Amino acid sequence: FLSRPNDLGVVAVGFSGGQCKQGVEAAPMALIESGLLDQLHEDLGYDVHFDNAVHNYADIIPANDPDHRGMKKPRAVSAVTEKLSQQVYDHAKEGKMVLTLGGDHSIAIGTISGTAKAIRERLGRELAVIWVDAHADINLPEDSPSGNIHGMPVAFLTALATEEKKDIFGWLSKEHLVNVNKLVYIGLRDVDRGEKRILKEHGIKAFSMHDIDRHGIGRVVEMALAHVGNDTPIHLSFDVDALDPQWAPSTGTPVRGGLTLREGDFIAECVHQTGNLIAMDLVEVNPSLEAMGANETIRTGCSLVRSALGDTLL
Ligand code: 5AB
Ligand code: MN
Ligand code: MN
Ligand code: MN
Repeated sequence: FLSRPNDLGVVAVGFSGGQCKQGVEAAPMALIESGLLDQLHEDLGYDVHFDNAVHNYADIIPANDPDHRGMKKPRAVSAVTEKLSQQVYDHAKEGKMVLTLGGDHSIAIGTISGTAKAIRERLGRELAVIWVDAHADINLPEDSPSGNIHGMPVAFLTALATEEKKDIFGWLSKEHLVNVNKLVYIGLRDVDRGEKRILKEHGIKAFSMHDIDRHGIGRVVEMALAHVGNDTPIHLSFDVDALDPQWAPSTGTPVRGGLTLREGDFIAECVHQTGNLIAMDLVEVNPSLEAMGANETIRTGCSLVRSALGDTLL
């Protein structure tokens, strides 16, 4: 699906407004300073197209942003994701692979809407999304226990949540959206009551940690990819909190009982091996949230990205 498979567009998103903890905006710089983009170029052979900027979108974030339908900072998240959608679209429409470094997971409203639109225009195809996360991030605004939009991106991307107001995600249109039957989760273990109802009602494919314990990661990834189908472009949205806090302690909403580093890398490697990956997000790394330093989590993030982009295969 990539007309320029060696070209990698990178977008660094220093945005934390989809949740309440400072620090996640520093992740892109921390990942890049640890050498991630150099490795992608030198070890994996990508031509890296990067504007050498960590975007904070300060110029488009409105000063006045009261809660709406319980959502916190709705206009800020909407403005940032609308702009990001265009940035990702610009890379993807040229047939490049796109890597987005977040930022909190609200930014997936921008990245996935951008690739979904580009893939429709370039190939006339629907996008599949593999969402690797401890959480389902599919809360409707009214059902969210926190009001944090990083727990809602999938609801907006599938139009389960909609909003008329142009400046609060009303810019999302049909070409940006993803079909619920093209969505698959891996790693879930902290799903809110309203989210469980939505997953059940819409028959959304989800592999929890329980499923991984039961079948093993190999079989689970096989089933997830079978659901996607072997001829469908894939956007991999990877929340680092899918991993156990042992491997990714520096994240805003850690949940014990998660994936090992190898299980996370294995998922990414298998997605790479399909040859159908067109974009990846790495989100929710928060370098300021670990007294012992965030090195472990940054190393983990780098490893996941390298695996998805083709490292470690003999
Ligand atoms: B993350 C929670 N479901 O909605 C909510 O880290 C947590 O992007 C959301 O997966 C976690 O606030 C969002 C309780
Ligand atoms: Mn999460
Ligand atoms: Mn998430
Ligand atoms: Mn989180």
